[in-house]
Amino acid sequence: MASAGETQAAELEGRFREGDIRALARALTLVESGHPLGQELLKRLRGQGRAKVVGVTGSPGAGKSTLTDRLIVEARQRGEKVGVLAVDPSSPFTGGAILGDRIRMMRHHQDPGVYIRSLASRGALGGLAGATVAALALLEAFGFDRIFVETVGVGQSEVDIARVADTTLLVLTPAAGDAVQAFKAGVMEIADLFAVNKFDLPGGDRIIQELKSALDLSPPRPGGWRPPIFPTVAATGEGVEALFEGLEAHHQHLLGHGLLEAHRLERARFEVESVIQEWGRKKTHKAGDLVARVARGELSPEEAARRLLRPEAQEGPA
Ligand SMILES: Nc1nc2c(ncn2[C@@H]2O[C@H](COP(=O)(O)OP(=O)(O)O)[C@@H](O)[C@H]2O)c(=O)[nH]1
Ligand SMILES: [Mg+2]
Repeated sequence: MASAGETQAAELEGRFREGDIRALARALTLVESGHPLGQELLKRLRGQGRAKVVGVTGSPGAGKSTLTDRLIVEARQRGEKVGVLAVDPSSPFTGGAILGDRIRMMRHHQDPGVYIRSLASRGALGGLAGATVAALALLEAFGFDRIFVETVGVGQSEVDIARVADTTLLVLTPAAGDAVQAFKAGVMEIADLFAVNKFDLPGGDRIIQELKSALDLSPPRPGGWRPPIFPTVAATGEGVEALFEGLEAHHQHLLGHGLLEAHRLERARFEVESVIQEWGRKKTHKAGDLVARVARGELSPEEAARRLLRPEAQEGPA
């Protein structure tokens, strides 16, 4: 006898495979909320389909959503089915920025070849949540050809997105400080392409020069890829076609150098790490006594961690 959960999962899986967009929406909700049914569905659907996954990151207000909206148009003109995950961990409560993302991409609402989903989840270390990557797996299984993942470039999330996406696009603007922002904390290393958006504003040429100089000094990329820089005005669409061709060129580079598989492995590694982190966080939260003993100096953090992860092995290395 199949359990009620299995029956429900099978029913949802059936509709999902038929291309029912409501089944996709429901599956995403289940996965994001950590519902066991979501896990069951993921198990059944994961690994199907193959999308070009593009991470779009950059400071709040750089124009990521507006640019993504334009890139969707380019993808649609080429007959691609497009999924978008708009992740905004910076506003988990108000949802204000997410609402903005929605509005900027609203015109695709009537297009059945485009699906846009906002997620507010935050990972254990403030980065991308494991649930976001699970959502990505669902979109891929649904059969989208290209998936854009918009993440606000704060803290850990931009480093995470580079591990999860095949291609990472960093969106900068001529605004003072944006280049400085890009050059610190290893952000230069994670971008496969740069867009200098709001090129209608003064200072665009200067930032391109600064980027070029910085790139000349940065270490070579796998397969000898040199990250190109694209001036764009997302507000009008200027430069977006060239940027899209750049995304495509990077994908071809990954294909040609056998690098796509490495990206997939890295994404899976990220997911497993996310699960371990989440377990660790939950366990530690419940282990007040053990934590207090660490605070009193009676136990080292390593010993405490070992006991948490292997309660049966009280002493000695795991
Ligand atoms: N002047 C100018 N404004 C832009 C351009 N692209 C986006 N914007 C505006 O910048 C603001 C933030 O854009 P948004 O796409 O929401 O940025 P995000 O936070 O990075 O997603 C909005 O008011 C956009 O209309 C551009 O190329 N030039
Ligand atoms: Mg946005």
